[in-house]
Amino acid sequence: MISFPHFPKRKVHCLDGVWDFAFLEDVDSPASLSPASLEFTHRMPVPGVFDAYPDFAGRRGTGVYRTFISVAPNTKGLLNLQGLGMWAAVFVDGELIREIPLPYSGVTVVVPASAQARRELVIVTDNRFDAERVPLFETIFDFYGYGGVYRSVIWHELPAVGAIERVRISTLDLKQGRVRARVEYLQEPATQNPSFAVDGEPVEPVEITREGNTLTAVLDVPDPACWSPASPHLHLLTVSGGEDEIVERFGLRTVEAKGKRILLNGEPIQLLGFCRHEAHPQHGPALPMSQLAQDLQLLKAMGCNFVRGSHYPQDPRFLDLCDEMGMLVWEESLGWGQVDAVAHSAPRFIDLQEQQTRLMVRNSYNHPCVILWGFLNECGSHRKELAGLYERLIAAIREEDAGRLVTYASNHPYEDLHFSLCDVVSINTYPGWYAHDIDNPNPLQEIPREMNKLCQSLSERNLDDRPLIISEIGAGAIYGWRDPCAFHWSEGYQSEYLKTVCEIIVGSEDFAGLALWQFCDIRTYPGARALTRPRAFNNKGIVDEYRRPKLAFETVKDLFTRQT
Ligand code: ADA
Repeated sequence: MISFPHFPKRKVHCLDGVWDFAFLEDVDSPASLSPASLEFTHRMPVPGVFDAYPDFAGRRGTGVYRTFISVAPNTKGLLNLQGLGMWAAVFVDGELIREIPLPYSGVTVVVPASAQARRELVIVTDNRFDAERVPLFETIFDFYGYGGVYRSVIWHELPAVGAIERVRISTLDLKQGRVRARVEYLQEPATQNPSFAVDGEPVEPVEITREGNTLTAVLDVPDPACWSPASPHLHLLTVSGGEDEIVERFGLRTVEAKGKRILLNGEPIQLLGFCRHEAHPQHGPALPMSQLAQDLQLLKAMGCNFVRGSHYPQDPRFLDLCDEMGMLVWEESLGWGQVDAVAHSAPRFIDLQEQQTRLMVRNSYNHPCVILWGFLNECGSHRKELAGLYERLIAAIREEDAGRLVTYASNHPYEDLHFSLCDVVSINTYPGWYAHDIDNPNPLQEIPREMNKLCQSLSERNLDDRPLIISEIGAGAIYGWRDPCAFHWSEGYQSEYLKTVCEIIVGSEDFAGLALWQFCDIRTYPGARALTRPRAFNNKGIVDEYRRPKLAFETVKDLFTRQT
C-alpha cells in the first residue's frame, strides 16, 4: 500500500508481492555478491522477513530477493525502500546502487536510467550481527533482529526536470490556519513557479522565498480545522508544477512544553498509552495493514491517546493510521543500551546514528500524530564521554524540525547528565519487577516509593521545570498463567502492578505522560540470553503476541478511560 505523500503525475509502481528468493550461509561480503551467479530456489513475500518463515525460521545469513519491473526506457527511477533489516544492498540490472546499514529506516535511492524497459531489482539482505557492517543492531537488544524487507518497496519513474523530493508543512498560526510549506526539489535549484491547492481549492501563497533547491511558501488554509486526538481532522496540500506534483496530508496542530505540562493546541494533555514494538511471531516486524489497524483498535479500546514507537522509526502506514485515528506518537531512532559503541567514539556508529535520526524526522515530518522525537533508548546518558553524541543528535533533530518536543528514554534517572538538553524528561523504571530488594514479599510497595523518589530527585536538580514522562514501566505475565498467589509471571501480578502504576500517574500533575511497557509480547533473544525471558519472548505485553488480552487489559482500560 502506498502511504503519503502521493505523486499523481508520476508512474509509481508498488513492488509489494512475491519475489524470487535465495538464502546463503557464510557469505563473507554480501555487498560483493554477483546477483547473476545466484540460484533463486524459493519465492518470498515482500514485505516479509525470511527468518519468520518456516523454511528459514531462526536462521542467520544472507537472504537475496529478486524481482523484475517494466518501466519507460531512458527514465530515471527513484526507489523508496520503507524499511529493511538488518543490513541490505540494492542492485539494479546487476550493479550495486546502495548499501543500507540503517535497519528500519525509510531510504530513497536514485536509479540511473537505462535503454532497457525491463529492469532487474535485487535486494540483498543480511541478518548476521556484525559490528562493522551493521553497528546499529547488537546482540544485546531485547527484541529479535530479523532479516528481510520489512516494509513496502516503491519505484517511481521520475520526470526529466522538476522532480519534487518532499514538502515539509508546519503550522504557523493555528486559528488562522496559516502554514509554511517547504518544497524541496530532488536535484536542481528551485526556480519553478508551482501552484498550490489545499483540499482541492487553489491557494495563492502569502509569501514565497527560494534558497538552493528549496522553495518556501506561506499559505492560508481555506476552512481550517485543527487536528487533535478527539477530532483528527486532516487537510491535503497539492503542489504542482511542470511535470511533477506532490500531494501531502497534514494536520493543523501545535505542541509545546510549558512548565510540567505538554500542551497540544495550547491545552494541557496527559499522554496515556503503551510502548509498542512492530512485532508478530508469524510476520516479525513486517506487519500487514490489518494488524496495524487491529493494534490501534486495541489501544483505543483501552482509552490510550499515546504510543511510544519503541525502538525505531515507524512504518509510515502506521503513522498514516495514527493520523486518521487520532493517536499521539513518540517516534525514536534505533538505539538500545549501546554504551560501548558510543564510549569508544566509533565514528561510523555516530555518523549512522545521525543519518538515521535525520531520515526519521524528514520522513515523518508531516504526520500530525508525531509530537515527540526520541533517540538512543537507555544508551548511557549518565556517561560524560557520551555528551557529544547526545548534543549532536539533539542539534540534528532541532535543525530538521523546530516544531516538536525532543526527549530520550533514560534508565539512569539519578545520574543522568543530559536531561537539561531536552524539552521533556523521560524515564524507564521497573520498581517492583526488577526489584531493589529481591526478598521483599510485597514488591509492589516499591512502586510508590520509587515514583516519589524520582520526583524529589528531579526537583532537587531543578529538572521539575519541564514535563516528565514515565517512558517504560511494567511487569511480565505469561498469557493464561492465572494463579491464586498472583506472584511474578502471573496475569494477576501484572494486573495489580499496572493498577498500582496507573493509580499513581493517571491524572497526576507531576507526570505529563505514561507509556506502559508494553503493548504486545515480542520475540527476543535466541540462546541463553533468554534465560530471564521465558519462551524467549519479552512477556510484558498487555496482550500476548497474537493480541489476546491478558487480565490487565480491563484493569488499564478502566483506569485510562476514566481519564481520557
Ligand atoms: C528496557 C528496554 C526495553 C525492554 C525492557 C524490559 O527498559 O528499554 O526494550 O527490554 O527494559 O523488558 O526489561
